[in-house]
This record gives sequence, structure tokens and C-alpha cells, in this order.
Amino acid sequence: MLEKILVATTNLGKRREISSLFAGSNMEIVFPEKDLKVEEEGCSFLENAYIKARAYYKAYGLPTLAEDSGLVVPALDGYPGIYSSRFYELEWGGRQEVRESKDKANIEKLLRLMKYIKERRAYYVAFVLVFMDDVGYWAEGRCYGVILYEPKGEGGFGYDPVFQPEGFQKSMAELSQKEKNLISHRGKAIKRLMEILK
Ligand code: ITT
Repeated sequence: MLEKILVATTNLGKRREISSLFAGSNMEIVFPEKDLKVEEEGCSFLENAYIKARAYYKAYGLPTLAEDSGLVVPALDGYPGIYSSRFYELEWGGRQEVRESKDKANIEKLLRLMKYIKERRAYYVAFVLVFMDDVGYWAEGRCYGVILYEPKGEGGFGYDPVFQPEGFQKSMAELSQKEKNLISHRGKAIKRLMEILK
């Protein structure tokens, strides 16, 4: 079993969640000191996770975990999808001005595009990949739900205030970290990957 793993993400929300998912495990996680500014030019979540993990593995020489995730809305032909973190700046659907934060601009654009759409099903997906000894091992996790008409809650990050997971009457941003970890795409993918690595 691995003892130390580099977690290659610049997203503070992801860092917080991944730290809490590994808390209590016998694995030490470390974060890179510098951002390598890896271009996520892949055509899929899996390819982007691979590109990020491999770049950090080459730079640091440690087994490296990277994760690529996003929100998939079938009524928007799968968007924001692999563009989830920078949906606001995509030409498609019109650019959204960033006033408070990129996360808020992404949400504003999503709600604008979905204003008259009744079919609101969506899911989060995460591909978590560990790169070591020149090989990548990965797992996928999904979390199904619906897109709300207005943001609710202060927790989480990204699209959480407008995502209501199946079986809940609250948005993801209204759940505790512990509740989110149990149902989240990231929590499921990491759990599956740890089983594979064992
Ligand atoms: P790294 O590449 O450095 O990990 P990033 O934010 O660019 O950071 P991604 O390219 O994987 O990461 O984009 C993921 C985006 O998907 C993220 O910025 C959110 O907008 C959205 N997202 C993913 N998981 C989420 C979650 O649990 N809650 C809310 N939004 C999420």
C-alpha cells in the first residue's frame, strides 16, 4: 500500500475535500509547493486527470493523485462538462462577467441558460487518477441530482449552491463536509481507487 502521495490540484475546495477524505487513513498526503500551470487540453475528464497527474509525477517523482471533475447537464448537451471551472469564459452561451468570483460567474451563466428549461437533471462526475511507476490507475465516481433555480447555502465550492443531490431537499452547499463526502462523486471515486490500489 502507498504511504505518501502528492495531490496535484490548485483548487482549494478540492484540496479541503481530498484532505478530509484521507483523514484517518494511513496515507500521508502532500500538496505541491508550486503550481505547474498544466494546460488541460484533453478531450475528456480522464485525459485531463492523466495530463495533470503525469506532469506533477515527472516534476516531483512521487506517486501523484490528480482529479478532473465537473458538472454534466444533459439538457445543455453535457455542458459545462470538462469546461466546468471556466464555463463563464466560454464563447458558447455568452461570456459571463466575473464580479465576485469565478464560481459565482459560472453559476450565473448556468442559471441564465437554464432559466426556461424544465428538464433539470444533472450529475457531478470525478475521475481520480494515481500516476506512479509510469502507469496510471483510475476510478470514476458520480453524484446525481437536479439544478435549482436559485443558489442556496454557503458550504462546498463550485456549483454546490445550485446542485441538489438525489434524496435531499437541500443543496450540496447546505450539507456538512461529512455528508457531502458520503455521497459525492469525489468521495466515491477516491474510495474505489483506494480499493484498486490495495
Ligand atoms: P485543478 O485542475 O487544479 O484540480 P480545477 O478547478 O481547474 O482545479 P477541474 O478542471 O477538474 O479543476 O474543474 C472542476 C470544476 O468542476 C470545479 O472548478 C467546479 O466548477 C466543478 N466541480 C467539480 N467538483 C465539484 C464539487 O464537488 N462541487 C462543486 N463544483 C464542482
